[in-house]
Amino acid sequence: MRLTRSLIPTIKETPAEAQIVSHRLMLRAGMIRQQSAGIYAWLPTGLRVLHNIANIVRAEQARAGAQEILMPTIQSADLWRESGRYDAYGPEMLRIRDRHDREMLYGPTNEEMLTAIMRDSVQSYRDLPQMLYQIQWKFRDEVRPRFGVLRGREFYMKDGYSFDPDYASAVASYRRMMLAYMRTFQRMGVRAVPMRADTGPIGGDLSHEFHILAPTGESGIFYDSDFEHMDWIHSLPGYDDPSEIDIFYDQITQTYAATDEKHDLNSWADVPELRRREGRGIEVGQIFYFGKKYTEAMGFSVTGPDGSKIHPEMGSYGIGVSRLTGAIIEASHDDAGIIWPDAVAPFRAAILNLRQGDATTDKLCEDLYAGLGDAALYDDRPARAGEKFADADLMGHPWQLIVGPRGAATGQVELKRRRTGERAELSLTDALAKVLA
Ligand code: 5CA
Repeated sequence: MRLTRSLIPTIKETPAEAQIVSHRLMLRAGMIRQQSAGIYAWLPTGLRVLHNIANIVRAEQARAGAQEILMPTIQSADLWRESGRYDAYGPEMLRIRDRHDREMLYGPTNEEMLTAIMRDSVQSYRDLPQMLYQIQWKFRDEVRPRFGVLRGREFYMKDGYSFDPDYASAVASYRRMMLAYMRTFQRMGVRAVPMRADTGPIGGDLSHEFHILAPTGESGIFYDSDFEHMDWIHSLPGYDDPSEIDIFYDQITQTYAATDEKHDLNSWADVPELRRREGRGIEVGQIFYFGKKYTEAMGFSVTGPDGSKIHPEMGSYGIGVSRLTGAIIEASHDDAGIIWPDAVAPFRAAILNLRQGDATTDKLCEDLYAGLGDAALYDDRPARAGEKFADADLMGHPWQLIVGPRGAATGQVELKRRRTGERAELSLTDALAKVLA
């Protein structure tokens, strides 16, 4: 993308309404614009990050055997009356009436809807297990929307649902998703710690939250310092061998991490004092096992192996896709701006033309741009070098390709790595190879 042809409205001043760094940087880098409290428009670079995150989620869900679907944002109140949650949900639910005065709502989550779809579609235990997910906008009328996309009212969520014929199979689905989540966050270039959690309004018996460690996190967390090293994360198992997944699950859930000091599996007091860490975290995902809660309430049953009717066992699995854009920034930035992990960056590289209009620098920049295509943002503004440096640091591209008239004369490009600040003088070919590696 050429910067002169793009809508990237960067801001120099610090926006007064933004209390935390990710919100400030997302506004300053021109990624989002607020439309109402907790409701944002996503501008080109913001949307690219949102899509990159969603696509990592998709790839790992597919590997774990989940199927993608898309359900509507608007749901009927009657559906939620079936589960009893219409009244229970409270003021967080945005309730709407259509022209026929029918009660509708903007979905905060989709357990009911998918249970109803499965009820209409699946008759036998032989058609189970099934794992389905969508990535869709949700609405929760939060009392205090704040911190930009971290706590919005409208937000983008991956919500997945598992349907199993029995308890053992449901537990296997839950463990598989635990693994998928660890692999997903790892691919995004962030460390998310799984914590034993309460189930809240979703209900159920077993739940884990996934937190990115960041001092600005909303939750206080207690964890074993083993999570800071976690060498085993580099050897996460695949999905083929259930016994390997069980070993992984036991290992990860036996290491202490929780949002309080009482964990029902093992106790904080049992963690050696030197390994106890207290900090803050941003919840970027939560998984739930809740058995027959919805299938019983909504009358979804299948024929079991002995011919009798059984209610399938369910779990649900959320990832805060829009929250992750902010959470990753909270975990990865410096005074100059965002430092995107390569996997989610809006562009792999920025090309900074320090002498726009000079035939030699223009030519070298155009050649770099031709080599990188959509992976690059070409800063072709007739602006000062200082402004280009500042904006590139602010936007956080993993690489900067800096082209000035002196280097251009000998075909040299300066390549800067945003994360480390390392710089090297390279030929066009070598610079492109490094950026694309
Ligand atoms: N039905 C379940 C699983 S699909 C569910 O809704 N779980 S949840 O309530 O924990 O939400 C899933 C994830 O969405 C959370 O972990 C969080 O990362 C994200 N999320 C929840 N509320 C908000 C919000 N107000 N703003 C941004 N992200 C949110």
